Order: sequence, then C-alpha cells, then structure tokens
Amino acid sequence: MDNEKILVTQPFLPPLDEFIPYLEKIWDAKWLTNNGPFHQKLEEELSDFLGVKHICLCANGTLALMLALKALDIKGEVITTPFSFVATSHSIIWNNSTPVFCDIEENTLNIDPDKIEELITEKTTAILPVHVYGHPCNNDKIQIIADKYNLKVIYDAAHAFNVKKDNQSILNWGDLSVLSFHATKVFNTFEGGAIVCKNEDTKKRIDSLKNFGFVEGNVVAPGINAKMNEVQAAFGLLHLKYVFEIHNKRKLITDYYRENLKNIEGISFLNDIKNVNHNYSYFPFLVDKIRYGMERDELYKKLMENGIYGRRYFYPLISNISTYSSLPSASKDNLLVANKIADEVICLPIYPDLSRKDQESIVNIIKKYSR
Ligand code: T4K
Repeated sequence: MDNEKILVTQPFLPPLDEFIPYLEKIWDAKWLTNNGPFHQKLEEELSDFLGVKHICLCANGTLALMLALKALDIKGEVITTPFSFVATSHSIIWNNSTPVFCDIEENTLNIDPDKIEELITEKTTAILPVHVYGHPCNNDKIQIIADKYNLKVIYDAAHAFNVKKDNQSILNWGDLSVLSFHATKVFNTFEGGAIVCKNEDTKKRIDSLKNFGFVEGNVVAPGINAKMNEVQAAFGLLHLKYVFEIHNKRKLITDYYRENLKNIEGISFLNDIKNVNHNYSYFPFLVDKIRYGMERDELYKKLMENGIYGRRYFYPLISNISTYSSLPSASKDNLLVANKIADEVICLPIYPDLSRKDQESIVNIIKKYSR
C-alpha cells in the first residue's frame, strides 16, 4: 500500500504483543470456534458495556442482518432506506423478500418516518431503518407506525456501536438491532457482527440459526453458519479496552473538522444531537455545487490528486444500482432527498491515528477550492 495516501479509515490495532497472550490461550485450549470461552466472554462484556440485555455474536454484519430477518420470519415487503451500504438491501433479497425504498430526512439522513406509512401494503412485514453514520433514527415515530400496522422493526445499527440517547443504548430500540465489527468500524474484530435482542428465547433462536439450526445436538431449523471464531472474539476483548481512547481521538478530529469547515460557503455537515452520545464513526459532509463553486465529484477528485482518499458513502444510492433500479419504489421521484444527498456527500478520513497535520491538509484543500 502507498504510504502517502490518506485513506478514509484505518483499522484500530492494539500493540501486537498485547494480543499474543490471547493467542497462546487459544493454542493451549485448542478450542477455535463454536461458542468457545472468548466468544462467551465477549458476549458477556459487550452486553454490559453497551447496556443491552442479550447479544449474539456473528461472523460479520451482513450475515447478522440476514439472520435477524430470518429469526423474525420476515417475508413479503420490507421498508428500508436506499441511503446505506448495499448489505442492508441485500439481506432482504437473501431472505426472499422485497426491499421497498423510503426517502430520507435532510437533517439526519435517516429514513423519513413521515413517508413510511404511504409505502405500507398488505405484504409489508417489517421496517429496516439504518442509523446512518451512527446518527439515531426517529425511533418514536417509527415504532408508532410499526405498532399500528403490526410490523417488526430491525435496526441496521452497523454504524451505531455504543451510541446512546438519554443515556440509554439505542441498540435496545425496535425488535432487533444489528451491529458490524468490520475492520473499518469503530469497534472491530477484523470481520464480525452481532444481533442485539431483548429476551432469552430470541437469543436461543438466533444462536441456533447461526449454528446450522442445532439445538442440543438436533437440527431443528434450516440454519446457517454465521459463527464468530475465537481469534475474532479474543481480538474484540482486547479492543474493548481501548474504546474510550479511540472515542476521544475521533471526537477531537470531528471537532477540528467542524470548527474549520463551518465557515466555508456551500459546505455543510451533521452536528451533534442534544442528549445523544455519538460515536464519531464517520465524518460526512455535503457539497452544494452552486454555493461552493464546484461539484462534489470534482472536489472528490481534487482531494484524491492530493493523496486524500475520502469516500462517497453512500453513492450510488442502493436504489440506483441495477439489482434494485427496476423496483417501483426505486423511482427517483420518490427518493428526491436521498438522490440529492448521494450526489453531494463525501466522507472524510477519520481514524484514531490520523495526524493533525493530515487533518490540516484535508481542510486546506477544501478551503482552497471554495469560491
Ligand atoms: N450495514 C451497513 C450500514 C454497513 O455500512 C455495513 C458495512 C454493513 C451493513 C455490513 O456489515 P459487514 O458485513 O461489512 O460487517 C466498507 C466495509 O467493507 C463495510 O463493512 C462497510 N459497511 C462499508 C461502509 O465500508 P468498502 O467497500 O468501502 O471497504 P474497503 O475495503 O474499500 O475499505 C475502506 C477503506 O478502509 C479503504 O480506504 C482502506 C481501509 N482499510 C480497509 C480494510 C478492510 C484498511 O486500511 N484496512 C482494512 O483491513 O466497504
């Protein structure tokens, strides 16, 4: 890899010598996967740390989403946001269901609850919102609609590790919440994910489904293999020791970007929400081509020419990808805000080791091209 490049993210890695004792334990025990001791310990520590009742570790976030839908027996149509990573909609398709795209709110970039109801048909069984960039959805409104029409709510919380509202974990919202612990996430286990659930029975069902459908040696359902292994779980336990330090560094970078971009005409970004503990997982900003004086893609290119590899998360919009674009709900007229945001967004590099010097050069490029 070219060391000159500043990438959108770099995974957190603790000092290697701190990980060796964990590996020695795995070597000694010769227990590599299938609900081993590190797996059990990580489930315990994560539920305490996150303030949730039960957590089911999985091999990655995508499998966790697929399992979550399967565990609740979701069929028919699922209302979701097109402004997300493809895994959100792919998981619906893998469950033989149809994603129905709903537009997003301009202020949070999350699914717009005021537009959900008009999309409900007799085939609708669930809502799959995403806390995009870790900013909480409007759960109150979403839950009222779900209760009225008897729909399940599964939150894609891939970006929302340890996000709290009024000091309570937002992972407790809805029926289930799904996390990703991918290398690029604020908390990583190389690859990994989890489902947060509220009762013992659901946990048992998910634990069985992620292990081929086994219950006490008998196969009771057509499960899959979505288990997290011991090396991943051990890494998670070590990573947990660093989460506060990582959080503080990410907050400082976010503060720096906000302070230095706030007066540039045509540049806007999300701000902290009162009563929310954010995790600063991404730093998205929007480029208004008229007021800034340059299109998003031009600025994106200029940044790359200067070695800064931000990302256009989430462009193209899922609804504009060929797999989905022929769905009736993918029509651009129904997704005006989402299409606009997907054309304006760039996520800037943010990770604990990003130096102040690099932050300065990123800001300077954005300033340089503003009118
Ligand atoms: N739901 C949502 C809302 C999601 O955002 C995601 C995943 C999922 C569900 C599914 O969860 P998982 O099944 O992934 O657990 C990345 C990630 O692969 C993906 O996990 C993530 N969302 C998505 C937003 O971003 P890419 O295609 O951008 O990844 P990649 O390989 O280009 O990496 C991004 C940057 O990170 C590069 O500049 C290089 C750097 N990097 C990456 C890796 C993997 C490293 O420095 N080291 C690494 O090991 O999708």
